Parts: sequence; C-alpha cells; structure tokens
Amino acid sequence: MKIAIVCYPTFGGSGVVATELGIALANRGHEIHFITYKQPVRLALLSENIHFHEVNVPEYPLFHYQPYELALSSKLVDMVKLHKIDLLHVHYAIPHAYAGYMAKKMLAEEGISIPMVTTLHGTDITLVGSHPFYKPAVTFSINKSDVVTSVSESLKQDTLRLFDIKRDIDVVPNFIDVTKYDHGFTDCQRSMMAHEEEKIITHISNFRKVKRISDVIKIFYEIQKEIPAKLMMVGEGPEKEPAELLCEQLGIANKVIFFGNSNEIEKILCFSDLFLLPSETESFGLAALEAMISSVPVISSNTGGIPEVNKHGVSGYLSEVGDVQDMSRNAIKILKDDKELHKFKAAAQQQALQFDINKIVPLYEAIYQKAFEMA
Ligand code: GMT
Repeated sequence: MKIAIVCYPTFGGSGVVATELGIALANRGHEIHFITYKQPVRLALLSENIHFHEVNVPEYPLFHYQPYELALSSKLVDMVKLHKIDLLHVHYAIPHAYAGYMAKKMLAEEGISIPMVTTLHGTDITLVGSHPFYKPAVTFSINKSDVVTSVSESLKQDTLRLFDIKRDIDVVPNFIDVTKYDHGFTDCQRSMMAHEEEKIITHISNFRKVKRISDVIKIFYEIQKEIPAKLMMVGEGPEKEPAELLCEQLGIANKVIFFGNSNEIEKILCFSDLFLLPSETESFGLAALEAMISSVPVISSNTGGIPEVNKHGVSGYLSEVGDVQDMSRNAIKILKDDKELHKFKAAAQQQALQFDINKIVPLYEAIYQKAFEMA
C-alpha cells in the first residue's frame, strides 16, 4: 500500500509515533510518504520505501499568518497524484485532519477517491482542540474522516465528551520497538552521570505547562533528602528556564542535569533508575512507555490514559495530580530497597511488552482496510 503520513516533525509524542509507525510499515513492505514541513527528527534515513516531501509555505508580507493548511492540502493533492498514493493517515487533528479533508475533496473533484485515517493524540483534543476558536473545525474534520483512532480509551472518552461526535472511534495504543531498547551496549556509562551510590531519576518531555515540571523538581528535592540521587531533565520547552531557577532556589542545581532535546533517549534510559511523569493530563504517556521498556519504573499522576500504561504497585505508582508528597513517598519506597527496585524494574519491562510494535502495527493495517471499505 502507498501511504501518506502527515505529522509534526518535532520531538513531540505524536510525531514520534507517526515516524515509528511509518518506518515499521515500510519494513512490512508498504511505501511511505512523510508529508510535513521538516524531515521528522526520528527519521534518520530515507530509503526505497520511505520518502519525505517538504511542505513549503512561501512568505508573503500581506499575510499576518502564513497559510500552512493551504500549502499542506495542496502538497497532499500533488503528492497523491504524482506517487499514486492509496491512503492518507494524518496524525494530530489540528490542522492535519482539516487539511487532509480539503485535499480529499479536491482530489474527488478530479475523480480520485482516497480514504483518510485521523489519529488523535491528546492535546489536539484535551487542550488546543476543544478551545472554542478551533472546536467547530476539529469536530467537522473528526466527523468527516473515514476512520478515527485515539491512542487510549481515555482519549476516546474525552473526545466523545468534548465534541459532538457522530461516529465510532477505534483505540489503537502507542507502541514501542522493543529491539531499539534491547541494547547492543552492556555498559550504560552510568559512571559518567553519577557516583555508584547515587540513584538516577529521569524526566523526558517538551517542558510545557501540562507536564508540571515544577512538580518533577519538587519530587526530586524530597527524594535527594533521603537517598543520594541525580536528576536528568531531557527536553526543551517554555518551562525549562523556570525549572533551572527552581533548582537554584532549592540548592540542588549541582544534582540536576539539563540535557536539552536528545536523540539518545535509549542511552539515557539505560542508566536510569526511576522515571517521573507528574503531568496535569496525558492521553497515553509515550515517554513512560519508553522508560518502562528500558526497565525503569514510573512515578506518575493518575490522569488520562496513564493508568492504561503504568500499573499502580506493579510498574510504578500513580498519585493524584499535584500530590507531590505522595509521589515522593512512592519514589523513595521503590528506590530505598534494591530488592524492591529490581522487582519494579522487571515488572515495568514486562508491562511495556504489551505495547510491542509487532502487536500494534497490524492493528493499523486493519484500520487501513476498514478505511477503504468506508471511503
Ligand atoms: O505533550 C506531548 O507529550 C506531545 C504530544 C504530541 O501530540 O506530540 O503528545 C501526545 O501524544 C503522545 C503520542 O500519542 C502521547 O503519548 C502523549 O501522552 C500526548 N500528550 C498529552 O496528552 C499531553
């Protein structure tokens, strides 16, 4: 099948999922065309089966806002015709589902019928999409997609609650390529990051408000009072600077390392002992899954789709959003006893195996078949 994948090419979870899905589909013999404004960060190599088409938005001084949706839908029309693409799979409703639907209608005018699958990822529904300024367009493009998937049952319920949806939504969870985390390297170079007696705590995100970055720092502050530890902060975003300031105010700046964005997530997780994800809301929590497959237990909030991934008392612990004290207590409980830590590490990896890419990608292939029947 020839599939066009539309996504954000940056470090966000939706772009990561779209890219990994495209690579996996290409390995299964499909021809994949990524259509976005930059080559996706997790797409290292193009190949016979993996193509990238850049969407250019020419600057025009009259426009206060450059019309990306227009450029994207035009590019989709051109690429579908040029490469005889069979199906559009758009990730993140805004503005991709809207632009995809316009492309579909333009192609229909020329007698070309193409099914469109929309995958909802989270903030496109829970934060941005439900804003009154976007809501009618998001509702419309969800209702007009041939098949809609959401990355968790929780996100499906949020979508049905927040929008006037007149159709089914299929749940297809995020997934993990187990082989990527099956390290060829046995030495995680832990000693470069921490002394032997220190535990390594990690947080990875795009440092947006929704991630409650100050909770991450406060939880670590409590942990390091009882257990020698270092905190690895991976990612970039608006909350990074305030977080650095908070570390200085709390006198722990020498114990916290800010990495910025990284393409070496597997290596960082390889030497981590515990992962913190205290988000306000999280449709799935791909970062938690990446930690778990690396045998890193997760201390998280009990919100959105996280409980579908992180099992309380098994792969980590869940607490109410903002309950820093409970999260700190749970973290210390896991970290202070090596036997307990090992038990949680093994269980975290076991739980993550449920989301093995080889189980999930066939679900998307079945979704594509369904889209052809619906179109
Ligand atoms: O805020 C992020 O984590 C980025 C965001 C995105 O769309 O790029 O991630 C969302 O999609 C991921 C992949 O499906 C999910 O695993 C994340 O939980 C979700 N983020 C939120 O819901 C906040």
